[in-house]
Amino acid sequence: MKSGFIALIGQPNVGKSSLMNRLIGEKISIVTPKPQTTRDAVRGILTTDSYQMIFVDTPGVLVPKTELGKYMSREADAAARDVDVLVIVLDGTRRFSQRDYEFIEKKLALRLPTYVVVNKTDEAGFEKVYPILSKLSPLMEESGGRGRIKEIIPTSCVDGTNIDVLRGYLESELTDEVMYYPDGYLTDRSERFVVGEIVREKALLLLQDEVPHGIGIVINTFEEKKESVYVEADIVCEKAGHKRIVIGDGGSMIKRIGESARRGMEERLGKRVYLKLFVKVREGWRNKKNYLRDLGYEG
Ligand SMILES: Nc1nc2c(ncn2[C@@H]2O[C@H](COP(=O)(O)OP(=O)(O)OP(=O)(O)O)[C@@H](O)[C@H]2O)c(=O)[nH]1
Ligand SMILES: [Mg+2]
Repeated sequence: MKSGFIALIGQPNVGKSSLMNRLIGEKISIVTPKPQTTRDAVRGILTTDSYQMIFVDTPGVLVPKTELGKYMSREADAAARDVDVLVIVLDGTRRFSQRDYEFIEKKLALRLPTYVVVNKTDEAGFEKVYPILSKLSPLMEESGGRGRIKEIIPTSCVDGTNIDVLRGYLESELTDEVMYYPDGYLTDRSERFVVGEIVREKALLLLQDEVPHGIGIVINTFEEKKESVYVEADIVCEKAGHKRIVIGDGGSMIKRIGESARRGMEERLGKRVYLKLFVKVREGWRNKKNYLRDLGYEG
């Protein structure tokens, strides 16, 4: 039995969370078309007869503009430090930038086994992926004391291209001989955290512009019974105007978020869910330490 920790890192929206879900074959992390969906490092665990892979999904890296952004950036950095393998994810539909190059160089200096994934090949096609591969090729060689990329793998989380190939490479990097988690564990995160993420995912999907980015979730009640779960949650927004939008005309928006989140929770927990949502305002919470702590963004 071999095991190891594998961090998935890269820019926002490239498909890190989608990739983790696809590698494990279960929906662990939330995924939306909006950048900066993931805010915390989340472990996803894949256990088979011969190995245990512990993936660490991380927030997309950006220059932080708020205290929340700083927290996300620390989460991403810390996650990439304490692992055995790095998977740097790029978006194949986007042009490869100097910033991408520098980011990879910096990570190669850590001298961990490092793989680069060029994701979204289904949408990008060969003509967009090929120039990225050629720009990456100098990084396949060691230079200036830094390590080198071990392999570059074009993938698609939509049609599954090369997911098995990537998993195979990662298996070859596992060296620990411990089971870190018992069989059947899919994540290190509590069900409370998971249901909060599901509410946030639906809010991100249904709300527009800057409103969804200013949303945080507090789970006030999580009561599990034999066949059902009762959840009470606050949707916290950062302005009174946002609260009106989250509630919607005659409560139409909050109702949609609630129904969609309840279905998502039932799927995930395999139980009937009763969900009650409240909307609160915490003025400018993304820049206030005490509010951030209340919302679980601490450390
Ligand atoms: N066409 C296509 N879309 C993809 C693929 N992988 C992910 N996506 C889409 O890209 C968007 C972002 O995916 P995420 O998995 O949330 O990306 P992320 O890197 O975790 O983003 P952050 O958490 O914001 O850093 C979503 O709309 C996904 O459905 C892919 O292989 N092909
Ligand atoms: Mg993500």
